[in-house]
Amino acid sequence: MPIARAAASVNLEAVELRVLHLPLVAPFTTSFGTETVREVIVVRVRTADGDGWGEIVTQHEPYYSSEYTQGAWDVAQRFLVPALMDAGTFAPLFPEQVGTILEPVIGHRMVKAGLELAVLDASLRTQGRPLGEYLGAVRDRVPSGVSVGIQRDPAALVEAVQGYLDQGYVRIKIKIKPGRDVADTAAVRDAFGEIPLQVDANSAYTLADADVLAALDRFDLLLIEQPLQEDDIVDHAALAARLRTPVCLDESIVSAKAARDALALRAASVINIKAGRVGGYLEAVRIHDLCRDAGVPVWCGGMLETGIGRAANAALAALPGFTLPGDVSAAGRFYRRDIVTDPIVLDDGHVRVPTGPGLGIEIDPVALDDVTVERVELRR
Ligand code: SMG
Ligand code: MG
Repeated sequence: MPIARAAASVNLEAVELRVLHLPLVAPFTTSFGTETVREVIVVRVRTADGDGWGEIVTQHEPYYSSEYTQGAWDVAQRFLVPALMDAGTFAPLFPEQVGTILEPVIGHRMVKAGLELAVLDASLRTQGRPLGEYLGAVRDRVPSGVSVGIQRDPAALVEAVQGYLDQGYVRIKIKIKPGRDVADTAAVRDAFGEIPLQVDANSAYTLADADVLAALDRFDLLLIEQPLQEDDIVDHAALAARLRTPVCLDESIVSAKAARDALALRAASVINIKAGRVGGYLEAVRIHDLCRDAGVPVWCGGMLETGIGRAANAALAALPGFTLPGDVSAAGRFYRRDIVTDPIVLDDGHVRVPTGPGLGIEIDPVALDDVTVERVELRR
């Protein structure tokens, strides 16, 4: 269903950007490295009618994506925020226009997504309208999966997974890389039987590794996520034809166009939707819509979001085409202390879709200040 225009335009007065450093409860290891502190940018738009919040989900290094914090910090201040300010000077600014206004800047989708979300939040708050309702949510809670990083050895992985199952997570995703794939997956299968299980390679393989990846077929995984590189669409199609395990794309799907192409080429039969990676929640809904029309299941990915992005992800994951559990876990999976007053918790394996206006969250100003390492305010 197409999104109806949000009735409320906003009158942009200023944009505040902050770099945050949030310590993780435990190191998070993927095929491209280990994170112990999450570096992220938070956006606050100040409007005549109140504030709106967004999150720019870059990491401190460009290993998941070409985007990274200091690049985002620069492009936001020099190009993207000024473009929004200019547009808002001559006419009222509608959230649905943000994508078009920012389009002349190539790429930098995570920054665009964070800015659009902040404008959307400000707009919806003035209308008293929840983001979920606006996006087309059909559920009031969503099943919660958890992404488990690579551990010291398979035994440690089994122990970590046990802890998450005890908490009630309904689906386990484990990170894999060459040399830490078949044995790790086998250990989890052997220990826990037929739990919903999937793996994520974060582009660590090439088509030459097809035999190893085919060895995962015997584990009846829900899917294998992003085995090959971001631009390996044709190779993903060749791999998908060889595997019984469904191939899911994450990094490769940077837009609705990319999703359409990947599906046309049969490079994926499942898509991970992350609003940051695709340039915003509105583009995320467009990908949801096209996958739904094509009968392709989607699920909501995660970027270790703070309470801001986590609330938005819960809203997105409540759309009808999100038929697989997402990486929308409780805030406590990553953070001892979130920057919102009411962090998302796990309840019977689910997280609740916020019902308050906009994102439905309130920022904890003390917690936010405590983790802020850089701050700038841009005024018209
Ligand atoms: O937010 O639960 C989360 C993290 C989920 O594994 C996750 N994200 O490739 O899907 C992915 C990764 C990207 C971030 S890796 C640092
Ligand atoms: Mg992934």
